[in-house]
Amino acid sequence: MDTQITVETQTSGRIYENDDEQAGTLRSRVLFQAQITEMVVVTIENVRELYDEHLTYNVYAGEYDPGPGDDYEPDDDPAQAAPIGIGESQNRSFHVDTDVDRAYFPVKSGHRYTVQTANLAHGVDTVMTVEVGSDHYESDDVEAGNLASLIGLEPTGDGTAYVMIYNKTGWGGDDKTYVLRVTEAAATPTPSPMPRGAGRSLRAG
Ligand SMILES: [Ca+2]
Ligand SMILES: [Ca+2]
Ligand SMILES: [Ca+2]
Repeated sequence: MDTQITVETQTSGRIYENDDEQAGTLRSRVLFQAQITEMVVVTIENVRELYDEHLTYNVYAGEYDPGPGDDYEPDDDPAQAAPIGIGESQNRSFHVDTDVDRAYFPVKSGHRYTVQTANLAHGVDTVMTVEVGSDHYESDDVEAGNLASLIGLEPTGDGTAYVMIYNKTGWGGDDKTYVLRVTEAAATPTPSPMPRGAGRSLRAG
């Protein structure tokens, strides 16, 4: 017996599936959050395609507490945004379907910053926006096939950058993890004139 559970919401048309609850077990578990009041249809199959009256199992349906989420929750409201330091990596998650994550950091005029998501768990596809003053940046995928998000910015004035991230797949759970990182690019070196012949003398030395 190796169960697979499929839950299909009848009005919003969402489908949640699970084969094995975790590696090493054949049990199945689907956790989902209702967005509206509606019926769900639950289908349980034996993926081994064996059928016998002795192949029995138990099924349980109940409510669960999704828990508080990552260390930066609650941060869904703009006023609850958590500070992130330059060079800091924060381990975050989309613990519920509707989770929105927010962060902010101070910026200096003329400096270059990169904000990115990384180490996306299965079922995570980040979409990120950054607001600095009246400037708005948005990133879905770094490139084709890479679902992480990346925004580079060079503010024209000192201020605060406000970051917002959500999961495009709409899946929630403590295992829907990712890393949020802010880095400052090294300052562009000021070109200085080189004495004629310097390259040759270096090689000779
Ligand atoms: Ca979160
Ligand atoms: Ca959040
Ligand atoms: Ca993405």
